[in-house]
Amino acid sequence: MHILDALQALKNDFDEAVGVVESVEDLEKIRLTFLGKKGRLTAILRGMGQLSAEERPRVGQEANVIREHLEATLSDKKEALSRRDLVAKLASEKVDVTMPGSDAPYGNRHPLTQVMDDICRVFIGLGFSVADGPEMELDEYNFTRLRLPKDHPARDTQDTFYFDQQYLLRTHTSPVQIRTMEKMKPPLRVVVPGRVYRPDAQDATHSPFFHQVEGLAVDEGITMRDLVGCLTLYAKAFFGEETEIRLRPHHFPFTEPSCEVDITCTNCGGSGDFECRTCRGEGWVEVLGGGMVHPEVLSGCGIDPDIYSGFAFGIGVERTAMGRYGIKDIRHFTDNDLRFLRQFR
Ligand code: 2U9
Repeated sequence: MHILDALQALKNDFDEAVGVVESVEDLEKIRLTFLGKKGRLTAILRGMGQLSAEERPRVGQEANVIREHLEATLSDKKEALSRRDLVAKLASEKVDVTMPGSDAPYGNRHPLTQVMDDICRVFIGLGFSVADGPEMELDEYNFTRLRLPKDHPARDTQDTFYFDQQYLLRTHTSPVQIRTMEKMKPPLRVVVPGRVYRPDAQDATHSPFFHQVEGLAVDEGITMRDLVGCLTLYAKAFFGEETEIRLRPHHFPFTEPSCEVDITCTNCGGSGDFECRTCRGEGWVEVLGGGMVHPEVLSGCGIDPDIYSGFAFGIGVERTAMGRYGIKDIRHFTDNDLRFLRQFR
């Protein structure tokens, strides 16, 4: 076959192949087949040597025209295929931003967390800070510094979890106030929410661990009047504006005088209705304890009781939550039953 016929046949074959190519990868194979170093055009042009001197320039020119046609066609086709691929890719990755999001189900704080937060919030509003401390505590801070001597019944193993002679699981959050008074000088006001541990068999109203919020205010000239004022504000904020409090004399080693504090019954409003299942006709419900910090507790922390005085109180969180929500069994708080927990959204 004459070289010109071979070139024409190559061009026809090329145009036919490019006319049906479907991908950039297949187009590259066509390029290699026709224009590669081992391609058909190279093979044909090897025959240029056999041509006569007057034929060679014309055939060479024709060969260049065909080479330019192949290169231009390949370039246009590659551009078209690449654009088609891009359009397809963008279409496949299109996100309809107007579609509603997939709803992540909302959780909610545990009811005890909500009650602890609500209690703390009242005192934070009165200028108290929140303090934290270790649950694994020294008996020095949990007992001795609170005037609970070595032979005090609260230290018995049936009332305390011990790790060893020195370390235990704190039975109240009071050690944190001791640690606070060691670090800060008066005036100070702290509330201490947290978990405490006592080896009580678990039943509807007892648990080997529970939660407290204790409070402490130390300054010059603090009196029981300040304690009554703060606790009245707390009771009204937490249980309702019409709530009143009353103090009954009590004894705690770490406070003198000490008191237990009742509020007017949230169910019967203190009417003393004998049918009332919350206060059994008493009209009052005990909610917390408190008193003036014992001077020896202050001096044990390097605070001069002749200059400073302070009040302290302790609130049981489970007891408060059970009263607020009418929960009869403390074990609901730890059963992890979503049917119970979801009621507190
Ligand atoms: C320091 C000094 C005094 C904390 C106090 C109570 C009274 C009290 C109970 C309430 C319910 C424990 O959770 S409960 O069972 N607590 O009645 N707590 S005074 O007095 C302190 C604390 C720290 C340095």
